[in-house]
Amino acid sequence: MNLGFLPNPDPAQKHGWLERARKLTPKLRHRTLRPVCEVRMVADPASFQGWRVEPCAEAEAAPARVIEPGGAVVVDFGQHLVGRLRLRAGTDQGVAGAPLRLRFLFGEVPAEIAEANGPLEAGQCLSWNWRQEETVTLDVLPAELRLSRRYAFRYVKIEVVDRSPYARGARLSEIRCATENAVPLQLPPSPTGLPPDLQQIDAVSLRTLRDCMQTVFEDGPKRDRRLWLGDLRLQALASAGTYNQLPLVERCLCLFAGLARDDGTVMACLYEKPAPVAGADFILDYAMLFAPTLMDYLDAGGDLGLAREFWPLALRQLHRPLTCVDEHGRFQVDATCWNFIDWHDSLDRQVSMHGVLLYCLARTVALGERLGCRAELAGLHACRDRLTTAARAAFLDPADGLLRSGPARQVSWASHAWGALGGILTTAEAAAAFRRLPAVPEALRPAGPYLYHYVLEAMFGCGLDAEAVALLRYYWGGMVRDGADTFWEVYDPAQPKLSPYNNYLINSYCHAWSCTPAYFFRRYAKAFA
Ligand code: RAM
Repeated sequence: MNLGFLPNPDPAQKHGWLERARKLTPKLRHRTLRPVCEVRMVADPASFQGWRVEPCAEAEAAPARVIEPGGAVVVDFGQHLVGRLRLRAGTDQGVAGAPLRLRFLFGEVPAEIAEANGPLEAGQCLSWNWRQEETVTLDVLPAELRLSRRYAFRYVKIEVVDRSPYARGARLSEIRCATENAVPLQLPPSPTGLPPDLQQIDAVSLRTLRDCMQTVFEDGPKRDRRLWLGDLRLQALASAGTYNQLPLVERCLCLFAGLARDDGTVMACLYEKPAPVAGADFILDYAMLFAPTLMDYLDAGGDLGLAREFWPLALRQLHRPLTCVDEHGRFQVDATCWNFIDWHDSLDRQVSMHGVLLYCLARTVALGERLGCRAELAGLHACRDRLTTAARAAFLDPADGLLRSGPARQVSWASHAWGALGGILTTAEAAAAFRRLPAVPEALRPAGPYLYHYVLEAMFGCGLDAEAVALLRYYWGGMVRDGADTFWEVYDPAQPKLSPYNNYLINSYCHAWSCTPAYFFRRYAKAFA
């Protein structure tokens, strides 16, 4: 299927966008906070991942104690923070005699502290170095120690590895975190009239977004500490009406555009340092979401002139997915790249990818109309019609009104979320399907918050407000009930140790793509009042 695409941006234009991005780099804000108490992690099968946090002493009790070799102190800062740690360290004697060695372990959740020597499990596909730990050796005591790395944490364990033979142990005091965020620590207010349990979910969402807002919208301040296009879209939605960080959204869009490949492809993620560079991952559905993200940026009051500059690039993102459409007008999963949708190994992605393509075609048309770039739109309209008709014929089962994906005719929430958003289903059909899905045992449920977001968006879109609110309470409320201080990268109430990386200690527990309750509460305010 071929459409009239426009020339790709030239190097000078891309350089201009990167310059614009550089000028939009926010100045980070800092505050110095002290821990609220000392805690210990207690094994408890009834608690999330098997660990409960128990306060055991006042925050500033540590200096009065001598921590002997092998001993440790665990402090709780009372909320998730991003920043750098400092403290004073000495021995219980005047002289050092030998170096003092301390080991630091940072945790967003209790298990990261409690399972200090957690296993490096086979098959883990990410580096163990994402584990937030550090060993420091101090030669001169007493010392003022400042750790140079930035960490994301609520809990810190400081272990005395060894000390001088002249001393019984170490004394640690004035443990502090110098926070780093693009916005103030104070959370924006919740919408008036929001019930108390939802206010709590709102606060956790806002804290998640706050801690991911650094010099870009990071996916997670613990991991991957970088900008991903799919995450950016959801963060930008949640930022509008809360932190209103439109310049940061603009900076991120400029980075993606400025780092587009020569063939016009926008990559899935990018790194800022040492100089902005695109990551190696290409995710087909993320690239398609460039145009919708641009449209959201305009809806939030963004610069029309900049959006016009991006128009050829936005349009270009449809090129590759359209080559995946077969002669019958059905999307065929592109095995040469990443079709994401959700972290789910057994998800058949054909229908959901087809839905993403339709959704992004529609948003690209809306964007073109908004920008007055009508010349390219006729082809897109025709394409949408053809893909919608083909999808209904191929995927919609008239017997029960459900969409079926791939050779195994799999039923999933993913297919219905994107099938509804992409307009494969009418709103009445989508509503009927969503009412039916919970009672279909074989229907594959979402594995993570990213897909849950689009399920909720689809449910609100077809008028199932009460059901969407109930689902939000169940899913995000479940994380709060399980002790979340910021929302997690993956969550399945039935599998607390679920990890796409085969090791839950490497999961991110402050993850941008799960911050969207803050968006839903404001976007669909009436449903929540
Ligand atoms: C990860 C990150 C990010 C996500 C991609 C697909 O490594 O968690 O949030 O967008 O994968």
